[in-house]
Amino acid sequence: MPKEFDFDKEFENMMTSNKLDTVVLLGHINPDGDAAGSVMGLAHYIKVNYPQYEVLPYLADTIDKGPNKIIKTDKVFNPFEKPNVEGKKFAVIVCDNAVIVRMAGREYYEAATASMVIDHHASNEGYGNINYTKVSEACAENVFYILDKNSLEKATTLELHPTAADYIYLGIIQDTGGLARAKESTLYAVMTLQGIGVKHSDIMKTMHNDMLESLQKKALLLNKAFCVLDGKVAYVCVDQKESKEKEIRYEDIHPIAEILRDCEDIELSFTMYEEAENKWRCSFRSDGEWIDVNELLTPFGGGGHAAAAGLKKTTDDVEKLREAIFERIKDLRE
Ligand SMILES: [Mn+2]
Repeated sequence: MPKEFDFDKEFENMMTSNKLDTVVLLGHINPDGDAAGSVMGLAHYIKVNYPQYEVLPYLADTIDKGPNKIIKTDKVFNPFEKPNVEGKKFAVIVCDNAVIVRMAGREYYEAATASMVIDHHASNEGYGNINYTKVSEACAENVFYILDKNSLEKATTLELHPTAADYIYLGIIQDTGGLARAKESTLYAVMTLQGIGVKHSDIMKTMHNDMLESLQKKALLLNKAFCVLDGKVAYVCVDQKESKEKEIRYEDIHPIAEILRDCEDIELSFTMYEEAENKWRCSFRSDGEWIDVNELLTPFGGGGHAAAAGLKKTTDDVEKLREAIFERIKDLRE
């Protein structure tokens, strides 16, 4: 089957026709495992197969903890150092980034002689000299399918772990929720990557980042959950006094709404956190259908998506705010 997009052909053509010898690889701000896996996978692939070029991957250091476990052990690149391209002409390859404003290292993109974009977001703006966007579960899956399989295998045999294949696998694992959302094409990709040396269990370690202390904090917060409206709505509320006493930060309460929402018996969940006196930061989760939480929060001045939305409110009567939210839930359910 001919490739939809032949990376090697496009890449070689971009470099030679512009007489370039340097390529910078970029992802999105607050990079996740898919952005990191796509950028680093391609960087290693180019490094091995095109030794005539200088390869400079760059990732923002606000990277998620899981993927960073792999990057920390990289023997070739340190992507958190800003590439030095002073006085050089270079190309950029941007991965997993839908819109220019969300790019980390945008100044490189602006200064580049030529650019290539590899993405999987339906919302991709179509920027760049070459733009290959195919909607899929993970950008790294697209990266897998556009590469030459023999060259990818070569890249994995000539390097120590983590290799190009490890990184592509990382991106796929992270963006599919550990293969929970895997399609047939995803499984074919992971099977092939395992065949050329990726150890599934090693990459899966990037999915589990809880420390005992953070689990205990989650337990403490879950113990505070109240169920209302026939047990279908659950919430956790933490005021300033309690957050100081028990050292509960916003990052601690942030995952709680999602955990509650995913409970079989709960349809809608939310958390309320007093981040400064009378300043409440609330986050709401549902399946997007039982209740559209964006619609739910509109009259209160909040919003977001159908299944995930937020509200920031200044009030000295949080109970009253909560009662008003319950009333609105009842109205919308009728
Ligand atoms: Mn992605």
